[in-house]
Amino acid sequence: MAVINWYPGHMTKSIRMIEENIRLIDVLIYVLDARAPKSCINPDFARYIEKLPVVYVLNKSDLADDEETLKWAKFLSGVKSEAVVVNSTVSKSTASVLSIIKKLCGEKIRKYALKNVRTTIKAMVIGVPNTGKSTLINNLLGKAKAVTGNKPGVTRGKQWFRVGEYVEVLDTPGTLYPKLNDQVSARHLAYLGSIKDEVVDTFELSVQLLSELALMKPEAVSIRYGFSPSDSGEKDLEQVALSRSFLLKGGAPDVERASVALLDDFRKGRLGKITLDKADEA
Ligand SMILES: Nc1nc2c(ncn2[C@@H]2O[C@H](COP(=O)(O)OP(=O)(O)OP(=O)(O)O)[C@@H](O)[C@H]2O)c(=O)[nH]1
Ligand SMILES: [Mg+2]
Repeated sequence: MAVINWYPGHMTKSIRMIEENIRLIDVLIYVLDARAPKSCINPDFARYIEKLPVVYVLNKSDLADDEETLKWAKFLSGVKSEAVVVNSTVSKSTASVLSIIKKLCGEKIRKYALKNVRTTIKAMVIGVPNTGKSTLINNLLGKAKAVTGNKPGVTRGKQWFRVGEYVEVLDTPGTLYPKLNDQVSARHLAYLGSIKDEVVDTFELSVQLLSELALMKPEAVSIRYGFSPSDSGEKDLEQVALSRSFLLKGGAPDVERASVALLDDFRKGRLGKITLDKADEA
């Protein structure tokens, strides 16, 4: 399959903005898509993780396998980090993020409290595109102030929000990294909609997704489309087209249309709760 890569100019700019603001930051809110946490980890952010406490948000947990999500939460929690399982589309479901921030930044809060000075904890939300960073901020705010959207690259520029008594949060645009060396992760990001559909071959991507589902969770395919997946993703995509009655003029299966429908089904959870990256393999 063709190499997947997406690093437009606005991401270079966003990384520069993150770099310029990082010295102000007390804690990172690292938003990962619970369906593929490993693929959402940007190696370029390793240098920030080393220095700052991190709240890992396993977001979109409503679309991921619950057992796997718990394993990931355990894996990502450590001395300076803690993971929370969240569905940002359900109101008030992100309160745990604030309590963990308070815990991780407890020392600073206590230090200022001793001097009777009210401090502000500054948090920065980071993550690959479309993981729900702005939706999470709106959830923390209790109102829709940050712009969100069902495609990657919605947030541009920087925006600070005051959430709670003494926490300020900086929303940042989703960023990838110049070279997606791990093409398995690149594919997973593309399935999730973190890579712009226009820069990937949707047909090839769907064939790959069907091949992965055949190994990982064949029942997801059989329940939705009524056939058992084979060892050929291409043949399976034809089956998807037939099951949806997507036919070309001569009666041949319209695989292009089927590939768009398949990706949409996966992204919206119509194939069930599926986790692509396994915690045991991390
Ligand atoms: N099912 C589900 N959908 C979510 C969740 N959080 C966000 N979304 C949806 O995911 C899409 C992307 O959300 P955004 O908040 O715009 O994502 P973002 O990370 O800010 O995206 P960029 O600014 O493009 O990097 C929107 O359609 C949201 O409604 C969640 O927990 N569950
Ligand atoms: Mg955003």
